Amino acid sequence: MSKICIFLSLTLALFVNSEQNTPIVITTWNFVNSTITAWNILKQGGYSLDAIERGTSICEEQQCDGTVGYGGSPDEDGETTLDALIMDGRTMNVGAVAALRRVKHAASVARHVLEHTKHSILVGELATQFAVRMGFHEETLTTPDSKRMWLKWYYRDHCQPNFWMGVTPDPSKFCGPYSKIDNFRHKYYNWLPIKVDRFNHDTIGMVAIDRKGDVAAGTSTNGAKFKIPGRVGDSPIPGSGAYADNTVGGATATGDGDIMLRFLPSFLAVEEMRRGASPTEAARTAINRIATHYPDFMGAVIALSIDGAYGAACHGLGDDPFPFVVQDITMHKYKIEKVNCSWPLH
Ligand code: SD4
Repeated sequence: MSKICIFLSLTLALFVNSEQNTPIVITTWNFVNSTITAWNILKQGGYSLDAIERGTSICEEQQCDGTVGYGGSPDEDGETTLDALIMDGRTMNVGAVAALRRVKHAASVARHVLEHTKHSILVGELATQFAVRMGFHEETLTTPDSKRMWLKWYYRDHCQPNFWMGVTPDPSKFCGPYSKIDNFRHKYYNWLPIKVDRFNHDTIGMVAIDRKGDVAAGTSTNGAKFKIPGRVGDSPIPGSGAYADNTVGGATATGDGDIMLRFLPSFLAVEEMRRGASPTEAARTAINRIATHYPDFMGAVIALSIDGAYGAACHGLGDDPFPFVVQDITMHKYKIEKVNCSWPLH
C-alpha cells in the first residue's frame, strides 16, 4: 500500500513539475537585452537576485531608452542622478539607492546596500561615498546628449516643463531661482500633475523566480527629466518600485513616480495575489487605485506569482499598448507581451 502511495506521489510530483514554467523573468517595456541577460543566469540554475542585478545593470550600461543609466533625464542643474532597488523575497531584505551621483552602476550599488549593510536605502552624495568605499568608480554621468537636452530646456524652452508650483517668478513661464508665494496652497489647491509620456518615464523593473523558487525584484532609472535636484521617485522605494515575497511572488511598477509612490502599487499587487487574485487582476487593482485619484497619471504594473503566472495592467498610454518581456523555461526565446491600457476602470 505504502509503495503505491510513494509511486502515486512521485508521479504527481513529476506531473506538477512538468507543468511548471519556472524559472521565469518578466521585465517592463521592451527591455529585451536585460531579459536575455537575466534569463541566461536563471537557466543555468543561478540566483534570482543575480539575475535581477545583472539584468538591470545591462540596461544601465546600454542607457535603455535614455531613461535608465547615465546620460539621461538631467535634473534642473543638468546633472543625471540614479535610483535603483533590489529586493530579496526569500529574506525580505532590501537594498536601494536614490539620487545617486557620479556612479554609473546604481543597481550594483543597491545590491551592496543589501549585502554589506543593515540599512535599506542610501541617498545622494552620501550614497556616492558608500559606493566609492565599496570599490565603485566615480565619474560624471553627463554626456554630450544630456548636456544638449539640458541646454535646450534651459535656454530655448525657458525651463518648461518643470515641477515647481506656488513660487515666484511664475514657473510656468520663467526659470528659477524661485522663492515661495505665501498662502499659495489656498489659491491653487487644484494643481495638475506634469504631463508625462513614456520617453520621460521608462524605468526598468524586473521580477524573477529561480530554480529554487526564490523570488527577487528590482528597478533602475534616472528618474524624471528636469526634476528638482534631490527628487526621489518611486523606483527605489520598496513596495512602490518593486516588491518580492517568496510566499506569493513579486511585482514592479513604472511610470509617473511622484504619483505612483503614494500608493505602493507593487506591494498592493503582491498583497492582492496573496488574497487569491491572478497577476493580471492584482496589477489592475493597483493601477485602478491610483487612477481613481489621478485619472491622468501614466504608469504600469507587472506581476508574477510564485507558480509562474504573470500579468500586467497600465494606464494613460493613450492608444499604445504597454509592452513587457517574459522568458521562462518553456520558451525557446523571450516573448514580448502587450496589454491594452483602455480596459474599463470600475
Ligand atoms: C520615476 N518611475 O522616477 C520613475 C521613472 C520611470 O517608468 O520611468 N518609471 O518617476
